[in-house]
Amino acid sequence: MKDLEQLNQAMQAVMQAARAQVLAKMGSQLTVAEKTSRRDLVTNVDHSNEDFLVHEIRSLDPAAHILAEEGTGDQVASMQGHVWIVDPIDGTMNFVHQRNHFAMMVGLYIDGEPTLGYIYDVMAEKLYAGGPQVGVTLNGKPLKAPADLDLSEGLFGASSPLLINDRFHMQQITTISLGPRIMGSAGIQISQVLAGELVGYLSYLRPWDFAAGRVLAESLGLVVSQVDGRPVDMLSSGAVLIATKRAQSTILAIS
Ligand code: 2AM
Ligand code: CA
Repeated sequence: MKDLEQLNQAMQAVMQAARAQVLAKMGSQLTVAEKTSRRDLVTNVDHSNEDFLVHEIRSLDPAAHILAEEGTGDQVASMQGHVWIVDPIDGTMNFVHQRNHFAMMVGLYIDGEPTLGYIYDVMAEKLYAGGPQVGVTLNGKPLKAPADLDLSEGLFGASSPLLINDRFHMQQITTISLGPRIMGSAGIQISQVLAGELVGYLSYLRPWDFAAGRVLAESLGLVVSQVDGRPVDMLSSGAVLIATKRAQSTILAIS
């Protein structure tokens, strides 16, 4: 495998190539299918973009074990070695109905350690990239760590099911904050936490929804945990909180 700096540069080029292909395909009719429900969609572009990303990752890192949402990758049962976690289109509902507000995400963990992460807000053309060893950039420029604001000092990223059903004290959390914001894409909302536009984001997430975001968030001094404060497990789903340290501590005192 190339060294991490080279790999980071190469992966940013892969993400840019993936974006160009997705934009080109958006000009044609999409093929849309329901997965588990009418709110859980997959398109031909999710599949083709996942095929592309998995192929490119394998050529950059022959030792890769790849966990990819639509199943193109490997059966990954352990975080040992080089584990890449891929979400080709995050926010597929937005992709289909808004043609906006969706992301592509890739995370690399080496022996369980968060190593590289990529979140590409495709329509805003914002690529968040990097990791603890190479630093975090936005479109190639160093990204400053967000201010450590408390929950009451900022907007809070919610997910609709958690807010509507008041799971994990979401109504109390967002009432303490300056207000809830819901985008329908974990990648976009996590990138807003990275940018300091939200003091936190809490949602029920699967590994590919937060693998990239965890790498980037922790590199910027943000904290990522389960909603009860326990460490996250990259191979299972659960309620995941990505927040400033102060917002996390306020939320853990509520839950
Ligand atoms: P996706 O578009 O990649 O499936 C929508 O609220 C956000 O949650 C999106 O980031 C979406 O990712 C993700 N999502 C959708 N269904 C989910 C589920 N059943 N469990 C966890 N995350 C989900
Ligand atoms: Ca997806």
